[in-house]
Amino acid sequence: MVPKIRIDPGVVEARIMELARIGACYETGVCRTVYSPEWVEAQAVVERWCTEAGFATRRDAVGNIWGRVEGSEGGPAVVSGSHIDSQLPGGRYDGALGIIAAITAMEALVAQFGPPKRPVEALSFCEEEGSRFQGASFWGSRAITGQAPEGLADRLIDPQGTSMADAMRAVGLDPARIHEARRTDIGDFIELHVEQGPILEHAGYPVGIVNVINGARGYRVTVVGDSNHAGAMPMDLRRDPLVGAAEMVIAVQQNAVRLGRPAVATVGYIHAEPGWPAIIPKSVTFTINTRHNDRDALNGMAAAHEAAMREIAARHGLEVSWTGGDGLDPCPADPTIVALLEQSARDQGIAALTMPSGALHDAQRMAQIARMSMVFVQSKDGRSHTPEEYSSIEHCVAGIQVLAGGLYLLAW
Ligand code: HGY
Ligand code: MN
Ligand code: MN
Repeated sequence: MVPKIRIDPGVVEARIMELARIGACYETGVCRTVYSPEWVEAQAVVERWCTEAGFATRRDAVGNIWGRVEGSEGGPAVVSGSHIDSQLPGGRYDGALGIIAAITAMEALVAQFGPPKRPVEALSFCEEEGSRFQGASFWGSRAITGQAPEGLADRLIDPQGTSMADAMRAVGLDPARIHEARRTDIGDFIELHVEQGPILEHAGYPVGIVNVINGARGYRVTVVGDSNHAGAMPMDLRRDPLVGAAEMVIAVQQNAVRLGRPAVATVGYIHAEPGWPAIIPKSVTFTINTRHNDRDALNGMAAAHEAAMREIAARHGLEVSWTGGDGLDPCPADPTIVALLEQSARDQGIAALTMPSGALHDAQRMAQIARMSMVFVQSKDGRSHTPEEYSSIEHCVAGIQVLAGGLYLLAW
């Protein structure tokens, strides 16, 4: 039986606002990319919270912050946390709430029940969003799980031309030591996160418990045609790559619509060259981000995107090519951890819906080295990756109680 765990809403709100001020942008947004001055300041705040809570606090080789409470019986650690970086712009909750939740839950558990039997750690991942270095998503959890190979930090370049390796040096980290961030002694990992979608709000639940995380496939597509005069070239003689790309965008969208939930497909970026009103473009580049929580369905949808792009290009006499087509596979949560979180919610009288995660998370990397699940907090209007992102303090506290109950069952 999980006793009701007392979480102070005032502390949760104060912490959300303290982090929200660091890198604040667009009124209620947050712009905080990895290894930026805002990132340094935010990780310092997390470090201070952990130290003030009495946790043994350290920064690892890639800048993840860890706050640890030793367990009287030892054993593999129980870890909870999320990422400190944001989209550009992101909201106040994506990532940040999971760090605040872990620290606040651990503090409450120690205050209410004394030291744990197993070691418990709060974790602030240095990077998840890929918002500064394209291709760097999950940098923190990749390093922890041994998937940040030597030399990668030199190859990742931000839009200003700075390499990940130089950005690390600028904040006092040595890229030659990335491998030291690897952990092999973590038993369980639970990430609390805002849902970022409308499912909980529509179903009337404050909290969700994640049983599977979507997999994704990403593409960068280039369509090439003939650049020419927008007035002198008759329509029937054109090879216009933007018209082909437009048809491809619709085809990709329709592939996901046809499959139905939880299939999704997004073209979030498109660029025409040279990109002037009186010039038929020479080439168009766009991205596809497509997701599903079933591997066969995901691969089938990706194959359908590829077939549609080939067919449309051939019909318009265009050339099409792409890079990518890969990404993380769907990741089931550990049934034992899901059951513990369900018990935590039940025992504390909190209504929780067991559900899949549409967004990707560090948790799916951590699942490669630990038993994993996640706690979701209802997102208002399902908004996320925007400054409008919002979750009520009441719902945040309910989520933290469910997380704390899960940690209690695992470690106390
Ligand atoms: O895109 C994602 O799902 C993650 O939030 N970056
Ligand atoms: Mn995000
Ligand atoms: Mn996130």
